[in-house]
Amino acid sequence: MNDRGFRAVWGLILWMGTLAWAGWALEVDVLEIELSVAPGQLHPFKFLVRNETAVAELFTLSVGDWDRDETGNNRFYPPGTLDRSLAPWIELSSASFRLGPGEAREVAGLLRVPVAGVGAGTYWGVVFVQGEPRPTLYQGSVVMVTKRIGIKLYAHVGAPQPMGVIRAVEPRGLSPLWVALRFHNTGAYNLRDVRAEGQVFDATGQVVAEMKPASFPCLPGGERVIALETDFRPAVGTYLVAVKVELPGGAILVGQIQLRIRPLALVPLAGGLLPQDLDGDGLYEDINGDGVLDEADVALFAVQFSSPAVQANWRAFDFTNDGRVDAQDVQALEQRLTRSRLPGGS
Ligand SMILES: [Ca+2]
Ligand SMILES: [Ca+2]
Repeated sequence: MNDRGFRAVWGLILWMGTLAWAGWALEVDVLEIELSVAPGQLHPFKFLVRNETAVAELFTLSVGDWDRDETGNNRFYPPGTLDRSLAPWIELSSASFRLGPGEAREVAGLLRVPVAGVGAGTYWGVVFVQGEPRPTLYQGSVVMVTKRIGIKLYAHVGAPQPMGVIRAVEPRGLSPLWVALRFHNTGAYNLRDVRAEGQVFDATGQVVAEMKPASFPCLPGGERVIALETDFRPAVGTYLVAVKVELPGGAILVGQIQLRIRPLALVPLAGGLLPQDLDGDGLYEDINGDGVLDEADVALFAVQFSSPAVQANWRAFDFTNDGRVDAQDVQALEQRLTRSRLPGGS
């Protein structure tokens, strides 16, 4: 069994409401359910499961906890792991059921909110619908694949009071400029839709770049790192990066940092010639300065990337645009060389 393939397919199908491949589909009619609840009350919810495959299949229901890492990827835990888990409150009408081809079934659930110990805020969990493991051809190997969909459940106690702080605004890559915004939901309520935007001003006060990432959700206590991207390649000088975050309900947070781009102080890394930027993009791919990008540049960079001469001028050699020079930049330079040799490459 190809374990890598298994995980890849598992990751692919998770959270998808509909699988597009013929004969494959497990469908649900909702992926998120939100309820306003009160301590000591029962709150019904329901969703529809449909078997769009050509064969009967046994589907099993289970509950769990989940949150997101700072980049927004879902993480799953056993029920009751997280402080604000509502998984222990969930009662489902059945634990498993069989659906023939094309058949659908409504699953009824009940949220039994405890009387005590439930303060204001959002509680959350997930209900999984899982099929049977089936042998499936994936990238040339037969792997066992289990269809699974998660329906996220949120229960809000009391009126939402969105809260949050900007933990940091950090410049990362400079070719082109992107900035990492670190946001923390300091409140007890889920923030479904946090909007961030940013502007870069030059020393004269002119706006030279604007940043408008997609809005993002953030669970209570959660932290998110959002990339604010531009197509701006800053020249030597001083800039102001200003970031505005709008919480649901309209509260505004602001953060700003000064960005100083100092002149490069390049020195020859071999043979008395300065590294060169052959295409004017701010990155000095001609490491040995002989006027071409070839294997000799990659080889020299592989032994020089951690040297003080390179590190002091990191922005000239940050081919991955992540704000530092390391072994990954050697790989990126090698890929740049490969691309330059493709038809139409540059
Ligand atoms: Ca270049
Ligand atoms: Ca890098």
